[in-house]
Amino acid sequence: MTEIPIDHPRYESLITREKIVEGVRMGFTSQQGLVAQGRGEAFDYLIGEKTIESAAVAERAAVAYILLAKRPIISVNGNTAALVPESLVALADFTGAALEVNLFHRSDARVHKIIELLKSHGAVKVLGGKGDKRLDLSHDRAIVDEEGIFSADVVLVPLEDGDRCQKLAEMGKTVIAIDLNPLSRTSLSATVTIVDNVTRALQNMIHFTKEMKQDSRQSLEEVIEAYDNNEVIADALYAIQERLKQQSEERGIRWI
Ligand code: PTJ
Repeated sequence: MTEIPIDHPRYESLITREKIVEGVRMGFTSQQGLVAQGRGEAFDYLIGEKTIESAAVAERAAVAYILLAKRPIISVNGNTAALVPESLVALADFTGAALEVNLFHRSDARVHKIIELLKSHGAVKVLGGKGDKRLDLSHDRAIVDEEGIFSADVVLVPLEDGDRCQKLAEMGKTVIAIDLNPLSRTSLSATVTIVDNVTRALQNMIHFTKEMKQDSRQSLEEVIEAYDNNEVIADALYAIQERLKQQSEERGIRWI
């Protein structure tokens, strides 16, 4: 890994980049994952590289859905395995959700490497190795475990591609997406859209889980009832607009 000085103004972002590169080197992350990360970085810059208020609202609603679920699942791909393995395991542990490896650029070798990685971070059981069911999709993200994503009622999909997200929603599942692009097909078809970097989103969700875990069923249901996903997406777009405006004006560029 390249040594990144801690006082570098873009330290967090550069470390994240190094982790993805390391993920490719170790065989967890696909090469295409590098491109996806670059796209994410651009959107992260536009929202100010921080959790915007509406993302925190979505993160709380996501936790309420997961805590109320009968069979919640956290779907893990090559990018999240490289970036946040500890947080994935911790969130599963605190909420009682299961972990399932599900890949777009699927190979058995990558699935098993990621399962082993999560186990090395403390996961007891990780699904995804059986692949004994198919969703109605023409690519390999269709391959799921029957006891996992196939029969889940709530699925957390960080960095998803849009058609599986739509398919899961069509199957009547609650889909929680983490995607920095507020206008991606994933973002627009999820039940809860978290426009935040997965590195911050999972940390926040762990924090909210600790806060909300003892709450009554009724109070969790109230969080969900009060939640409006369209408002959250609109707020993310507004935050991007305001950030562009502020950055332009600070540099003496007139905002039209
Ligand atoms: O490991 P695999 O084989 O399952 O492949 C995983 C990737 C991510 C390569 C695959 O799902 C893919 O190609 O995804 P897309 O279609 O590029 O979509 C990724 C979305 O995630 C984009 O909208 C990005 O803006 C967003 N994104 C990228 N990095 C982050 C992110 N969102 C949150 N946090 C990030 N760090």
